[in-house]
Amino acid sequence: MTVLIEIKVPDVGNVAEIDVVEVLIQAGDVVVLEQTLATLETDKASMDLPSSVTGTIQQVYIKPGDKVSEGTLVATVLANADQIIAPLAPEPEVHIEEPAPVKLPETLSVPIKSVTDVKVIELDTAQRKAHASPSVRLFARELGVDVAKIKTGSGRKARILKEDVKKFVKKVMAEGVVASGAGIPSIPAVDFTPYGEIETLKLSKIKRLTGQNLTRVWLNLPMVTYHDEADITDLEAFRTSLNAEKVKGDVKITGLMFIIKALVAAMEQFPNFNASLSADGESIILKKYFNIGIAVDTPNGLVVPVLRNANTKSINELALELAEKSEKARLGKLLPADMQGGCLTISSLGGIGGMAFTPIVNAPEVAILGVTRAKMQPVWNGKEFVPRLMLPLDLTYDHRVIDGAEGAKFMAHLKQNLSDIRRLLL
Ligand code: CAO
Repeated sequence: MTVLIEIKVPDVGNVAEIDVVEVLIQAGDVVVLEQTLATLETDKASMDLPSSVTGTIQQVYIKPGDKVSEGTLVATVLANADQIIAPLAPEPEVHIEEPAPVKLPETLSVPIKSVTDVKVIELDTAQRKAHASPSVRLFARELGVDVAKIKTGSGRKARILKEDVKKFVKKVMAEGVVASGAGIPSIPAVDFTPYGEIETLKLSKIKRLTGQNLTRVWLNLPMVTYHDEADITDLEAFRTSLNAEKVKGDVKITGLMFIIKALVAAMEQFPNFNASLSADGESIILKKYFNIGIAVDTPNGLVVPVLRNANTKSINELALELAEKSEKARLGKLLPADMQGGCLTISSLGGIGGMAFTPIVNAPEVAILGVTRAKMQPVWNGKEFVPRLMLPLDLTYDHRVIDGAEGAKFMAHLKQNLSDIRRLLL
């Protein structure tokens, strides 16, 4: 037999005005015994109001912001007669009050001997006061969220609601990389307006994503950058003569194409550079293909198109492909597939200038080659100083995969091939 049950606010200890903070049901909802119907709050505590029956909500009589007291009708529920038991008392929430601040005497009578005498005690988040109902706490626990980490809620008196838990999870997911930074404190927000006029511009999506990725890599990889110079005097003479043969409309050959070729040759010789570390850090995955990523500067930020199978392509083919892909990149027309599957990245600032820099590895790759501007320099040949065109190279590698000596040998091989590109035929 079906009966209509009235659920009322039970005795909560002679409190006249109880605030309704949250109502979690609506007409038509099926509720089960002990399911939280609403969250109530007095000056002293907050509590979840549980259902005393299993059934279907017929009508809800309260809304957030209402003031209720013992006996106020909360909802009517259609239930089977055999389901009915005595009304359940609300589940009270225990508030953990923040400890009173410790007042320091204005003058310390005991001199501090050294910095090591000072002990900073960080309150465990669980000890801090979190203003949330048991149902919200349960919801947060199910998602693995510590409610104490949600600083303020959007409910009355900054109470934490389910929506706040959801927002917190979304924020943590969005900032995943930064939040996983081994508890590194974030940079505090600063109001710059007292110092002068400011303008706030939104970062482009590429910049935001690149920033997250770079932060993740910076925090996860122990990186070393090794600097050296390659003598590209002969290479440059050859390159200039090649370009002189080009007719209008042909794609120009820049030094970068030879760097790609020399890099691939060095990767063939040192397979650890054409590898990735497995996610558990237990194995090295060696790649038998040679896809080179090229960092391209665009108005919206840095993107890295990938030249696939660079080992099988000629200098002219590479030049044509890079011209096409960098143009697409600058127009924002690269597809995700154009930027996937890279083995090692080159970041060339040579067209702009520079002497050296420390590029960040494009993980899961294990190394990146930075290039800055070649410069004519006096080089001692054993008898005299001769003018040579020297190309600065910066090799950053993941030290978990590549040892220092291996990095230096890789660079030596690369330099040798760039100094005498006939070696690339061997
Ligand atoms: N030394 C001296 N001159 C160099 C040079 C070097 N290392 N590298 C390039 N040049 C010269 C080129 O020969 C060319 O000269 P001409 O105009 O006289 O022919 C000029 O500089 C411009 O070259 P380029 O930059 O157009 O061509 P590229 O093949 O060297 O590079 C690309 C292509 C796409 C890599 C480059 O345009 C680019 O976007 N670079 C920026 C990458 C970047 O932002 N990296 C930073 C990542 S970390 O934040």
